[in-house]
Amino acid sequence: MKYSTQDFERLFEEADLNKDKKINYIELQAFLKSHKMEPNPDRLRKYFGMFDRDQSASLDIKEWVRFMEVLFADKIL
Ligand SMILES: [Ca+2]
Repeated sequence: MKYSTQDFERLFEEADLNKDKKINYIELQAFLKSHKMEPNPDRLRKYFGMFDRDQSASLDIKEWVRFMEVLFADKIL
């Protein structure tokens, strides 16, 4: 299945449980779980840190889209 940036934006809305326009680590974990992905927590932490470029402890929409692109393209998790 091929995803577009628009799809990732839609998934962002879905993942953003508290609607603060950012995805925190807890929301990311819950999102992946609901999509039947249960990555190793150490790896997930590492990637979360890598994509959280401004070290805000959450992913904004741009960071999220990049994360999703890599996640689905390379199956990093
Ligand atoms: Ca959020």
